[in-house]
Amino acid sequence: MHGKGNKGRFNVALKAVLFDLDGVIVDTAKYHYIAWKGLADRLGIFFDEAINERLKGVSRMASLDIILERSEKAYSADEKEALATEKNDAYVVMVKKITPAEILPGVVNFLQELREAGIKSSVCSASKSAGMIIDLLDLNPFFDEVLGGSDITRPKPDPEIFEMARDRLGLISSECLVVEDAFAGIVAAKRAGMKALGMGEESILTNADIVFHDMTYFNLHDVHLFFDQKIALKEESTRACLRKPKDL
Ligand code: B16
Ligand code: MG
Repeated sequence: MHGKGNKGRFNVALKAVLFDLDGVIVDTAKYHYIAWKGLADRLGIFFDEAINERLKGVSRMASLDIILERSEKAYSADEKEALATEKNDAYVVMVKKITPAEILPGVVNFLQELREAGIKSSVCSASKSAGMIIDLLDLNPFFDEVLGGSDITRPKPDPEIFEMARDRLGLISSECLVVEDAFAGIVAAKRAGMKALGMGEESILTNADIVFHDMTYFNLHDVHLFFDQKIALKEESTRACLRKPKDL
């Protein structure tokens, strides 16, 4: 068994799921990449998909700082602000065309299950465009709260956004489950005292309590098993089992 034991802990019911946006509900990373690549090319700075991986879940200005690591020129705060605006303008042109067809597999089914079970849900994204994207995806009816980069002062890995969602929902941390695709997001969830379910690669999300590749076979029954610690966390056979479709 490789689980994190629950000795000395009593089980609290799952009352809310706090969702990251990019990489969990929709893949906006591809649009971020195109927009950052355009800016980097214009500035003559090397930028590729591997560097782009480091930008996932990271705030806009922190992303710019990562790109400028390879710049020979130093930029003032005002210049950096203008560069971030230039990138965002290009990003917003693309993201305004997003449709519900781009919602990642399994997301709507899971959100419906949460609604039917009376479990609350919130978006907790670093993106200042989170509200617009949720509107364009027609997902507003599924969320009690939609929090984005404009709502907070301290980006992930600071726990502020998850704590804000928890407080607005009137809950305590142990009643909340975070679903995140970024290492920094899992750190934030843990600092908020919440269980964290990783979406992506286990080799990257080493700090998550459990990792799913995607939400294709995701369902509330399995999430309850995990949340209530009725299955061992981080046990290969159990995860493999959870990934199989129910009807196989
Ligand atoms: P914006 P998430 C994050 O979204 C993206 O993963 C990250 O690449 C981006 O820099 C950040 O939002 C800020 O986005 O420039 O639109 O404010 O994963 O936290 O939903
Ligand atoms: Mg993300």
